Amino acid sequence: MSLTNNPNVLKWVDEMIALCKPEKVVWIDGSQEQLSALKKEAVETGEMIELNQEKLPGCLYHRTNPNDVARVEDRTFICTRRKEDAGPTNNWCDPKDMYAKLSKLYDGAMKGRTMYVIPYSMGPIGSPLAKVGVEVTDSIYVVLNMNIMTRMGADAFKNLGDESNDFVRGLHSKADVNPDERYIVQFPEDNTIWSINSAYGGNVLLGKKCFALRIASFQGKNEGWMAEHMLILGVKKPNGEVKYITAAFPSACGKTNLAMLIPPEGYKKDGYEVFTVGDDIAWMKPGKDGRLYAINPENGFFGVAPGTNSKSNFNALESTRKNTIFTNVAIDNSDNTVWWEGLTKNPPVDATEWKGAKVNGVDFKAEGGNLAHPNSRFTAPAENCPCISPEFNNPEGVPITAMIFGGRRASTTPLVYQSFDWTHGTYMGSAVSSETTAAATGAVGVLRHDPMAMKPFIGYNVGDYWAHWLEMGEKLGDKAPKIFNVNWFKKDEEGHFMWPGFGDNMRVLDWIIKRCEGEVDAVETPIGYLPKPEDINIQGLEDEVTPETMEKLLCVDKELWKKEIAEMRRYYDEDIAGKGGNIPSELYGVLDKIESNLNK
Ligand code: OXD
Ligand code: MN
Repeated sequence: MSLTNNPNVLKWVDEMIALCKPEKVVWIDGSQEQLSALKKEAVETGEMIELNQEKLPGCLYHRTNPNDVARVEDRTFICTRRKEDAGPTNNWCDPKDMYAKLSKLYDGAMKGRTMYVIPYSMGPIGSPLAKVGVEVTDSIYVVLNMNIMTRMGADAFKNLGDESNDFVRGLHSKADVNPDERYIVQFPEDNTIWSINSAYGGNVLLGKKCFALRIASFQGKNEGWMAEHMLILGVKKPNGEVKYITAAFPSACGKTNLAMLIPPEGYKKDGYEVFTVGDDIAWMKPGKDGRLYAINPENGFFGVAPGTNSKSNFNALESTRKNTIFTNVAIDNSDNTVWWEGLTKNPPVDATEWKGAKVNGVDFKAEGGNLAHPNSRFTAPAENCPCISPEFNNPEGVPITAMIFGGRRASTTPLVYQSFDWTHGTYMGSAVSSETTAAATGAVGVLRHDPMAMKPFIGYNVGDYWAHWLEMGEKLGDKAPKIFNVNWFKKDEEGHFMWPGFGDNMRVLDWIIKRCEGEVDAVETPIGYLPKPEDINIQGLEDEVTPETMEKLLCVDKELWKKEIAEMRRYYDEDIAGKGGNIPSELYGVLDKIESNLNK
């Protein structure tokens, strides 16, 4: 039985049924009975494995096809009628051609299977910033994950109402999980997403990257708001006031860790606390008072498991203790729990590695194997997180004081600096880049541009996206958040990280907040405002961060910066403007200004 009378939804679902030809259609109401029945079915068919229910209550395990373990950027498309509207950072195909090609693949793809129709809200139901989506899928794994990652069920339809056509249509079929016919396609002009031949999270939980970033960034441009690849955190000060900060980093730069940071002892003693509002995506819109307000459109964390432990991220680990789905991690057969690289020092002896082979974990590791896939994940409810913000469900969102960009840079970029203004901050975002690590690619220090950490997620032309940032800054005027850049990864001459990171990043957040409140001065440099060394509180860290280290962390090396600016000019000219991106002249203006500052 359908859960809505909305004719737009019913018509679209009928079309999808006619195309995919499922044996059965089940509308997901979000009730506990229905979810329990689906879990039971998934366990019985082997699609999911039940873990130790005493140690990990409500937790399930899932293994994807080894050919299907990550997002597939080369098979991800933005299909707009005009190629130039997709721009230089996206794969493009004419929507008519793509619909025709994919319709052949979807034709009868659900024969003998059940189609689940999932209504969901991105953002708290009833929030003026929230949006509704409907995903149809042939995967119970998708239903159970969407239940964690979104507000899923009949209430989402209530929010849509009986007439609105403003919902995102998501079609997913795992089909044959054939990597050669795998497509993740956004049609932003139709509010539509088609995903086929994958069953891996980022490709199939259509509310996340496909909707909340690619489609939503396009909607935000047209409707006057922003969808960003940003965490949202709140810092509670000893006087009880909470300041909210968003931050965008490319992957493997510690977004989830910063979102769930535990302040150093001294700060805790003084009464500081950090709250998590979101770890991956922020939707932001000017509020009635003219400030920028943010919600986290998600309802859970789809986090990378390896490296997560009680030291690196206690709060993330705690979030996974119940009602969590683990994907492609290893199983510790001694007690039917989970394990991944970095969880504990010693791997389980009696283990099942992520592809499903029973192994001696110690020998397997000694031979260089990975028990968990490096991109193995946990899908954990946000409500499990010990430091979840009391404002997490606030429909109005939280007012943003500062925005941070960052990347992994061994040299050049100082620990922290502030932009001269919003336009320069937009430039900083456009200049986000990260160095690859030896572990990931074999080549150390290769710079990869990832503007606003959004390169794979901007649903339209990157030049227009930068122009939209500038427009938002104009609209916000002097109420706009201040923009900063951080780099936790600067190395000394011996190749050692100079900044301890993790909880100690609180010390940098402290400076950022003080700057926003006008409580500390800064040093004006050619590239922006830098802290005076004495204004970064290093109490308790004196042995690790000596005055010489702090000087290096905060140094602006003019020669390196000239190279940086030359590379940015090349990037703008060749990779963006040269390939159809309309770069706003204001951003070239910033390049010129910094260049002339450096030459003074
Ligand atoms: C990502 C993610 O790939 O959040 O950015 O999964
Ligand atoms: Mn992400």
